[in-house]
Amino acid sequence: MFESVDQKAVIVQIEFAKGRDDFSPLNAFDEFKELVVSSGAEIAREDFSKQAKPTAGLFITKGKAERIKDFINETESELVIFNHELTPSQERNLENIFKARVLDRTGLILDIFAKRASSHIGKLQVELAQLSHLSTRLVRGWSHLERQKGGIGLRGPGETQLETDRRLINQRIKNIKNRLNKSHKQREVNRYSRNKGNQTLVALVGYTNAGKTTLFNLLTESQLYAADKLFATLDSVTRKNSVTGLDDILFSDTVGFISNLPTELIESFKATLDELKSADLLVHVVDISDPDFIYKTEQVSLILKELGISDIPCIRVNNKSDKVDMEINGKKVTSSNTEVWMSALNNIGMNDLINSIQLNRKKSMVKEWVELQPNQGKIRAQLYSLGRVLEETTSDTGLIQLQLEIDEKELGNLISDKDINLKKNNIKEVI
Ligand SMILES: Nc1nc2c(ncn2[C@@H]2O[C@H](COP(=O)(O)OP(=O)(O)OP(=O)(O)O)[C@@H](O)[C@H]2O)c(=O)[nH]1
Ligand SMILES: [Mg+2]
Repeated sequence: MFESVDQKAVIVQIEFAKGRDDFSPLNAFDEFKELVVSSGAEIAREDFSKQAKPTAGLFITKGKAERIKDFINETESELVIFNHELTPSQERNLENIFKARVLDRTGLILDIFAKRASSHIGKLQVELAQLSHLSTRLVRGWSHLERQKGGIGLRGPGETQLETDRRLINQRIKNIKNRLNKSHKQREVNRYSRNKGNQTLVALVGYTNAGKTTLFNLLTESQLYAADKLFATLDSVTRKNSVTGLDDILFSDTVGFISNLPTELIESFKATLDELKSADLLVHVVDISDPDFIYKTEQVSLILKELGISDIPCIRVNNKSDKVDMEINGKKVTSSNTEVWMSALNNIGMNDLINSIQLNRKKSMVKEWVELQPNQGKIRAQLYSLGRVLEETTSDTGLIQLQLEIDEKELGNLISDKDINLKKNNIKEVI
């Protein structure tokens, strides 16, 4: 594996005539700089300029390319990082002019992930994403940069594949996909046992650096790594809560999202993020002190949609409220069922969050009569031990009839997994 090296980099962002709504390019530039620093590169020169539209061959104008080339020579930089997506041919054309490596936004984010991945699955996922990204760029034209291998964007679990040919890379991609599928199946089994154990899964989601891990640590008395840097968390972790008043709840801490998350990453991380699909409730953590919180909140919602989980009930946590004025027009803001103001770092607002989680949980509880065969005594005992049974009778035909107070989802699982039937002509009560 390559060592992490600090490389000098010239960083480039263009503001095009048709700018992005609600996200001032200056803030995007700040986030970009944070990403660069997170990758371990040293910013030797910044180039933030305007341009009418991207050009096909180089993405930037020829004049700009010449200027950047001068910057590279002046600062002896080895790397040019763009806060944009470049096509493989644009990357190659620029590298030919610069005689330095060019990394686009996706390559940069992949590099940070490669650096942070620690679990076996996390490493496989990053390698898969890197390989998918690199395979399109490996056709030709790397010889001029031969001496620089091992730098930012090349290291990590995928780097040794750079010199192999496409056939080998595709084989490796297939191999990783198989291994990920296998571990995915294993996780499905675990999820199944969790369903049977009737535990509610609450997943913390949100933009990177919003405070998800800080909140997770508070809820589960854990000491996971939380830090003021982008993508501090890569691996999903699920643990039982340690807060009184929230019985049988599991919390999941997940990887943070970012705008324009590379598709390769979403694809590769789907297995981990699939965990989110079985969540009963999402807690969307927002850094309310961030000037761009509205844009970032929308980005998270878009990614949730892309992952097909936007219909899961969601509580919004306005975190880091210690850093903002909590008054609007002279009135103090207050928490509601679906929006909670809190400061995870200072343990303020936890009660509001607990109340809100409980209220959102109760929504799915129903009262329902079911019928068990006489030989299903074991399930009957289980339901009693879980405190689900309100009343019991026996039918004329000897079936055990139980009135349950139960989560709708759990009831669905019982019916599909245990061959239990609903009592006929029964009226379901939603409570
Ligand atoms: N002032 C303040 N800082 C907070 C609060 N919650 C978290 N932080 C800080 O915000 C930074 C990011 O926190 P994390 O918990 O690592 O954020 P995250 O959402 O898990 O970030 P990623 O894992 O990178 O996606 C850390 O420096 C925390 O100390 C809060 O309520 N108030
Ligand atoms: Mg985190």
